[in-house]
Amino acid sequence: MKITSAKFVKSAFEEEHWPRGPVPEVAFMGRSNVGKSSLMNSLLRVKGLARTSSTPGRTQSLNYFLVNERFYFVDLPGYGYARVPRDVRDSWGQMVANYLANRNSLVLSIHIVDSRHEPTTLDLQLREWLLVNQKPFLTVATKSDKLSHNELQKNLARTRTILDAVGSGAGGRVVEYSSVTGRGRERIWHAIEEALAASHSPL
Ligand SMILES: Nc1nc2c(ncn2[C@@H]2O[C@H](COP(=O)(O)OP(=O)(O)OP(=O)(O)O)[C@@H](O)[C@H]2O)c(=O)[nH]1
Ligand SMILES: [Mg+2]
Repeated sequence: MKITSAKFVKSAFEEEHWPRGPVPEVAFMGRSNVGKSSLMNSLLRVKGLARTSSTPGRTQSLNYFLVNERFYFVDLPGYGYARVPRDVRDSWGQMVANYLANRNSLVLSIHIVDSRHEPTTLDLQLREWLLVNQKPFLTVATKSDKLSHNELQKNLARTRTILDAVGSGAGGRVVEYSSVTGRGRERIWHAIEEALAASHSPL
């Protein structure tokens, strides 16, 4: 996809702040520090649009970016950062569960996992919510540049096995990615374009 514009629109801390209107959205979710913001920046080929941080667990809002005046990228708060207080963790669960259950304009969820590590319990929980809500989703195993070819293939197979044990629904695929090299970029854009086309958006 040719990116003609990408801009930050708002941070939504509550449901009342979710944008109104028919604009379809693609949401990025995964544990703290997994590389959500980097993936968004890398897909859009802009540095620093979605803030990348070395302070995990800070963002507790849904951050909306309007792309090509046509669809939103939504950066969801990361989960699983141990030093986050319990009430913040609980509110993460409520916010994301509510978003997945009620956001009708959500056309694709991109669940990001770390290609180096086994999916966590919270990764499995998120996958379960995606399946229960019948949300189309794609799993992206990022930071693939940190592994050798053989290690990556081995880890991807392990990740697929663990995730498939939860269920695969319409979102069984695991795509490898690197925000450093951009490897996997075309496959992710292809999935996003398909989801936008399937949404029959009037825009
Ligand atoms: N080598 C490598 N590093 C990456 C990649 N993606 C992200 N990183 C690094 O991982 C760290 C976290 O990346 P972010 O994009 O901020 O992660 P995030 O999921 O948005 O983090 P939070 O918003 O804090 O939950 C940063 O230091 C990035 O530079 C990748 O594909 N390869
Ligand atoms: Mg981030």
